[in-house]
Amino acid sequence: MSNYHIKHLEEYFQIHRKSVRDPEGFWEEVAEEHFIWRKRWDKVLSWDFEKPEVKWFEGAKLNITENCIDRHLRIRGEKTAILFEPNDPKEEAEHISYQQLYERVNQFANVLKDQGIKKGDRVCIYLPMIPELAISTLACARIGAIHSVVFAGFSATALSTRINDSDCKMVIASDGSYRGSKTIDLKGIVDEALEECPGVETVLVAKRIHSDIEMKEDRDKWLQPLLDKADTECEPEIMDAEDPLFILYTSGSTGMPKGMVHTTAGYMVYTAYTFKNVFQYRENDVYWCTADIGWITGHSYIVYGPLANGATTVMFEGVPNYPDWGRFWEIVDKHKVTQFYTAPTAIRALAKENLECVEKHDLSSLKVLGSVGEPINEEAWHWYNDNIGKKKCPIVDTWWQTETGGIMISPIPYLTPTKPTYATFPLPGIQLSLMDEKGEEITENQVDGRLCIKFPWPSMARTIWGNHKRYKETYFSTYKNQYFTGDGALRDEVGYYRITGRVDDVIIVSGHNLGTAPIEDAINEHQAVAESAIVGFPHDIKGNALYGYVILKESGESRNHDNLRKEINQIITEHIGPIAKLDKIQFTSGLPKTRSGKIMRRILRKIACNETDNLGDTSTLLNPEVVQEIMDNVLKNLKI
Ligand code: 7RM
Repeated sequence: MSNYHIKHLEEYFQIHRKSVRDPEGFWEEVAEEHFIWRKRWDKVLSWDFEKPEVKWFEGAKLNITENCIDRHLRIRGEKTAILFEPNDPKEEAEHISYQQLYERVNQFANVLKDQGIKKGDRVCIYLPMIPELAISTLACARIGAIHSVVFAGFSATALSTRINDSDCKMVIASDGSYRGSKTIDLKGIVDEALEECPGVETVLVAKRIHSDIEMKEDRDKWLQPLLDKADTECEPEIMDAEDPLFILYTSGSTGMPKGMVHTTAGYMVYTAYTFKNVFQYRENDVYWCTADIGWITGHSYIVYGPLANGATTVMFEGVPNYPDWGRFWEIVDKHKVTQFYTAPTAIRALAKENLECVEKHDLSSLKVLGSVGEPINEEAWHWYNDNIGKKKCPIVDTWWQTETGGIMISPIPYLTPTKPTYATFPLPGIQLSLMDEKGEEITENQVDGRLCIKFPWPSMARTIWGNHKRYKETYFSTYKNQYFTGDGALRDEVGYYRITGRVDDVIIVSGHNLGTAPIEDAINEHQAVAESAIVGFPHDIKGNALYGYVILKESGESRNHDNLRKEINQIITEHIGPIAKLDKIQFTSGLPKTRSGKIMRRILRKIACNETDNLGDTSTLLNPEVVQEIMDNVLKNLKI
């Protein structure tokens, strides 16, 4: 029995039991089977959730790109590694073979070195979904530089905050990007961000839209001429198992985004293993994940996991509705995609459109459908199952986080019977627990609780960049000796898990995690605003949308409310990005607070969700008259 590729449900149970009984033996076997190690590990695992400190495969030496690229050259040199589908369907798709990927990554790595980037340096990558994005992350990994990819939909302020937090020396960007029928001036955003980033020495600029941009002397360099001159061989830097591979920022419920640090060996082993099993990937499959590489889903399941398995991974630059709502299905048909992985928010948007958009295309190549990012509601699940999978493709509802590095809970296609809205069982090696309000583990089924993980797994984030204390407080202090996910979950009678959503102040809008605090901070910068509070409310397509309660300063009270609403959304766009704009804004004279001064978001949430019949326990509420005012305003059907 090989651990690496699970083929029967009974085998899943056996393997899971084995992975709990002997986690080290289990992961050691996986690690031995499939990778190139320059030196074997001395110890599989050491851990302490109190400190917290976790190390996997200590003493091992490797380079992840050697495993994702070089290892495949002999047998898969001509095979397509990355299949790039451009925004414009009239532009030809690009098939980048493993051999070509090898050369392009090495050239890029040599350019980084020539520009003074060394092992351990941080490089910020701010690129649209073009091949250079995948290639530059791999080039960093090739030379041991730590990449920090920032999603190219983030604003200049969000970008500069992230660049400064991890002290990036270099930014890799493009002149601009295509997004459906629009173009976006990315370089302009970078220029604005860099006014606040004295540590950045070099900006490498890829040409994508051929716009006329300003190049700052000494700082900005066109990428292509440098690549053209660079050698196609670059010896991989030999890394320690626990050397950082990348930093990726995720929103917290308060304060600064958290720079989650992922390390090399454990991340590689876990993403490779889970990719293989969750998607039942076979040689010659064409796998497509629609996420952006700016998110963890793209890191783990567009780049590292698929390439570690020698897979063909599709990279799509565009959007689901350009030139029309049939684009996804056109691409599936055109490239004969076998595994398709997307987010519920996309499924809901697609389901709203005419079915003709789907039926025009031949989807018979599909074998497995995936969902990730937020709970998938029953209606969306059935639409996906009926119309895309034609009831023949298992849906893998995969639960995981930026912090977990890889998929934690998911059915294994063709083995685990699926159940709509349930992510089902933990993957091998994953030991979950549900905790009650008192901090005790719940052992029975058919209950809900807070989802925790009680044993380390190889791809867990090791720290928050520059702030280990916050790492400890956020994940390891709520429950003793448990990693706390921040999510609530329900366990059914057979042990299937259903994720019920965040239990903190993170709201998932169209699959993007948004902390309420940074949005409130942005709004509060408006000169007419005194205070604000953001909550989520259910939205047909986005899953959740944002509802803002805003208290105006006296000076703002006489101003036109519609104009204020526009200005507030403008400020949010500048500080965070358009994804964080508010759908509704209600002006109010106060916010419901507890006696200790905390905003009672629970009440605001109920009002936003139109669930005012029962506001729950209001005994600690200091100012009930404010709640009455807010509800009266809603009732008066004020335009909000
Ligand atoms: C992969 C990713 C993490 C948060 C997580 C959950 C929510 C993700 C599911 C889900 C229900 C799912 N990383 N979440 N997947 N909720 N079912 N299958 O999304 O760091 O960006 O977000 O997303 O709340 O804690 S993330």
